[in-house]
Amino acid sequence: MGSFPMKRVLTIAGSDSGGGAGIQADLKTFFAHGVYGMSAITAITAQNTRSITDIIVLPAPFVKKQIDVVMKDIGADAWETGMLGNSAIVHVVADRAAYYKVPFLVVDPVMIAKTGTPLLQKGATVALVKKLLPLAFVVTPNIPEGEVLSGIKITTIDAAKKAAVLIAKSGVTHVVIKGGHRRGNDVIDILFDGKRFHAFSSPRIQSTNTHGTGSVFAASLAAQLAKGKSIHQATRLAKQFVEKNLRSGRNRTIGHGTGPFL
Ligand code: PXL
Repeated sequence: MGSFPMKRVLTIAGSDSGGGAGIQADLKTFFAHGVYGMSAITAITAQNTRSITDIIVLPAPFVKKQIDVVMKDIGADAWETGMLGNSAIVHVVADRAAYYKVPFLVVDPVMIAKTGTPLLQKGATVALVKKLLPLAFVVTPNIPEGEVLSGIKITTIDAAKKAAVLIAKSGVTHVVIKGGHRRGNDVIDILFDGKRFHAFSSPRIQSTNTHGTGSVFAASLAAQLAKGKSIHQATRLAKQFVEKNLRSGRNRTIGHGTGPFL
C-alpha cells in the first residue's frame, strides 16, 4: 500500500538479439538490482552466441526522441551508455546528458565485440572523449579500450594506473579499468578517483559463458550509483555481481559459441 520511490536507470545502447549483451543484459541487470530500467536503443544487431551477422545503427534524431520521451515523463537517477555506433549518436547523447544534468552517467566505451565486429565507427572515439567523457561520472574501459583511450599499452597494473590518469584528463570524474583481458589467476580492476587508486581483485572464473560481462558490469555500476552507493562501494558491488553470476552461469549451455551468463 502507498507508493514508494523506485530508482530509475536509462540505458542507451545497442540491442543484442541473442540476449547476452547490450540492452538485453542491461535490463536483466537492472531488474536484478530492483531498479526500474528504461532503454534508448542506438543500434540493432543480428547476433547469436557465435557472431554478429548484421547491424543497423538508428538515426541519431530517433535516439534523441527515445531519450527525451522517457526523461520528460519518467526521469532517471542514472544513465548508462553502451554501444553508441557513430559520432552523431555520441553528440546527441552528450547534448541530452548536459541538458538533463544526469547525476550519474556511466560510460562503457564499447568499441569492438568479442567476435571482432566494430561497434563504434572509427572517428567517433574522438567525439566520445571530447564530448561525452567530460560529462561522465565514470568510464569503464576494458584493457583494449583503455589502450585506445589513453594511447598507451596496458600490460601491467602500473600501466593501467598511468592509463587511468591519462583518461581522466578528458574530464571524466572516475575511471575503472577492468582487468579481465589480462592473464593471471586474479582479475584486478583499477579505480582512479582523481586522487587515489583502488585495486579490486577477484579470482578468475574459467567459463566459456562470458558474453556480456562489460554490459552487465556497467549496468550494475549504474544501478548501484542510482541507489546511492559511493563509487568505491558501487565498483566493488558491480564486480561481485559479475563474479557471482559468471560462477552460477558456468555450467549451462545456451547456444554454441560464447554463451551469456545472466
Ligand atoms: O559487450 C559489448 C556489446 C555491447 N552492446 C552490444 C553488443 C556487444 C557485443 O557483442 O552486441 C549490442
